[in-house]
Amino acid sequence: MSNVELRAKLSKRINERIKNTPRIHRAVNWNEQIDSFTLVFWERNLKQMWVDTEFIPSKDRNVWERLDPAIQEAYKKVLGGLTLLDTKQGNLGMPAIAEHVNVLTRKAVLSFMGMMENIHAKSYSTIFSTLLTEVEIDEVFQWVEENQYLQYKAEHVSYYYENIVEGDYKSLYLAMVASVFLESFLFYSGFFLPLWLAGQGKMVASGEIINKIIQDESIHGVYVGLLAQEIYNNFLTDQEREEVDYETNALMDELMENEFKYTEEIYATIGLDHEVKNFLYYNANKALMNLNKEARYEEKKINPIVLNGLSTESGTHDFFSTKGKSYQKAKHRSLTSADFIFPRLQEELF
Ligand code: MN3
Ligand code: MN3
Repeated sequence: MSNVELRAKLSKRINERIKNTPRIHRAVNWNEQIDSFTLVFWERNLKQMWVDTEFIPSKDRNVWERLDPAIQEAYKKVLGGLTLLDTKQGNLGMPAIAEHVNVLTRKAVLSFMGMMENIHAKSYSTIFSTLLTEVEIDEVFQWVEENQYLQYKAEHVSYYYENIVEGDYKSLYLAMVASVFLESFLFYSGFFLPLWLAGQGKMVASGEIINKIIQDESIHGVYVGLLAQEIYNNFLTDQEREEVDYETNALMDELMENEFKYTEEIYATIGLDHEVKNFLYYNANKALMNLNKEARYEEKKINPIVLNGLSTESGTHDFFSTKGKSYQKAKHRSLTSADFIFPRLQEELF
């Protein structure tokens, strides 16, 4: 078939589609208020926006060279693991959810978040390139591909992202659950070590990057959690709610078991595995809270150095208790800190 014929055939097909299945293509209208929070998250994202090249991890080089080799090894691995999760979230998770969310302003917020995931993923490479040789960097990425626990979590989360069925709220809800678990729980076995080191004045420049990432992940988990709650409350039947609740808990249990094994592999040699496990419980409960679910795990004492790193340097971790100053403006009315108390926001939503 010639180019002319091919083109004629295509034109005919498009015109037939216009005639047979007419549809309206809509432009995003930010002046139409859909909910009380999407614009706030957009602005919050913009305010927090950063790029890896603003930071100078080469300042850590001297400290790096004096670190215990076992800690160096663990540090490389946790950053490799974090790179995998951010790659997944940026290239698959956020785009898949954005594609299936209907509201255009929400798609925009999710796309922005997806872009930040790619900045996160790149920032680990920025740290690697200042600390490691090319051969060492290749070894880290090879390790990521071969580590069964990392592959397990990537596969589990990907399953939900890749199986969203158009028009099926249950599958979209579960993809959002997987996303919140990734954002608010799965990252934290990796974040523990950089927080622990930076809290002791080590690897501080790289720690600043990690803190920026933690701030972003915090609002991502809350935002996708709110979208998930909206589906749960408005679009699922009682039967479907029961099914997704069961699946949510089962997925959390499976991921927790896997995180424990991952944690033992990375942290046992440096004696931090038990403390990381306590941290996992704490963050798993936060992830469930973002979905408006009950805490599932009994929390034990978190290493104070790590907890301090979370609360002072990345103050948004506990999003709902953050007061005032960062959230100033909504399009149609002023927001107050009371808007960011969880039950209030929910009432407005539904
Ligand atoms: Mn990220
Ligand atoms: Mn994220």
